[in-house]
Amino acid sequence: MGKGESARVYEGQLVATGLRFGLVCSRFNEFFVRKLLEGAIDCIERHGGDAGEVETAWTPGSFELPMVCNRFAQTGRFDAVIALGVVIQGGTPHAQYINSEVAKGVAQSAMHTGVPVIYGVITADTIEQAVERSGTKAGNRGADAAQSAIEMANLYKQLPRGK
Ligand code: INI
Repeated sequence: MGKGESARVYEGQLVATGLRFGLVCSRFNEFFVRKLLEGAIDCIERHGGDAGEVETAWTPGSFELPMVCNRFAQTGRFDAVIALGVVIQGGTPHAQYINSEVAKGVAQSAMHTGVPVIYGVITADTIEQAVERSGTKAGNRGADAAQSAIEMANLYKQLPRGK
């Protein structure tokens, strides 16, 4: 075997045909989160997925995203779950506490359920940064998250299973 080669390589394809996704959206900063949701569904459809197979749940804020992601993932109905939210820094450390819990909680829900749970949360210092990441000059974080979800869903189908 040549340098850098291995016996087997597992990679997820960017094909969403036949895949089912659960999208969990935060109502806080809903103006931006709706743009992320649109970006995510558009990405799923552009990769051959069916928006009719997508289920969406809304939480009060980003802090609650992991709880609902976990419930969605536990159903076994979804090939991947995506958390969509926007946390904008204010004059107090409030946003930092939310951010650390959301990132940790999303990761834990993926680990506990065995379903890929994707982090599609914008953490912005300013409203301008949120605008840039929800469909303008820095892209659409929801579409990016959906692409990761498609890749991870396909990767999980390929990976060997533990005992
Ligand atoms: N939730 C957000 O999704 N984004 C924010 O910017 C935000 N800020 O700044 O307060 C926010 N707060 C609400 C929080 O997520 C919970 O819903 C709330 O604390 C109740 O648990």
